[in-house]
Amino acid sequence: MDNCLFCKIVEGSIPSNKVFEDDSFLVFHDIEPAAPTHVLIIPKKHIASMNDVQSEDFAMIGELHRVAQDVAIKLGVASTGYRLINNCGPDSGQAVAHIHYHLLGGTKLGALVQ
Ligand code: D5M
Repeated sequence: MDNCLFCKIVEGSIPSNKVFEDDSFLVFHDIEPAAPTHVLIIPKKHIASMNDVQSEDFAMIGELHRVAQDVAIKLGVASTGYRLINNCGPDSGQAVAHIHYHLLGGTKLGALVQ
């Protein structure tokens, strides 16, 4: 998708600090970490937000949770705990219109809503 920041990261025209990649997903460190461990898990397919997930995408979105499990183990936060967050739309603060899940951990995380 033209002018999508995360599509450009998928293509490699914008660099990222990758943690995991396969045919369907890319995981990379968030440029503005909000916790000692903060990575973004994205499908390579351009989907603007949770609102735009179609029936044919739900199996892939389910698979994304397996990627999150594996990455949590790889980054050493599976046993201590972590949070998986999807922001959707203006009230959530979604800044990048390519669906992504924040995986946060490495510290005791605060209240979800402030
Ligand atoms: O989260 C969007 C997130 O994307 C936010 O935490 C910063 C991160 N971000 C923005 N640009 C980059 C690059 N170039 N690399 C890595 N991370 C990036 P949202 O849920 O949309 O508010």
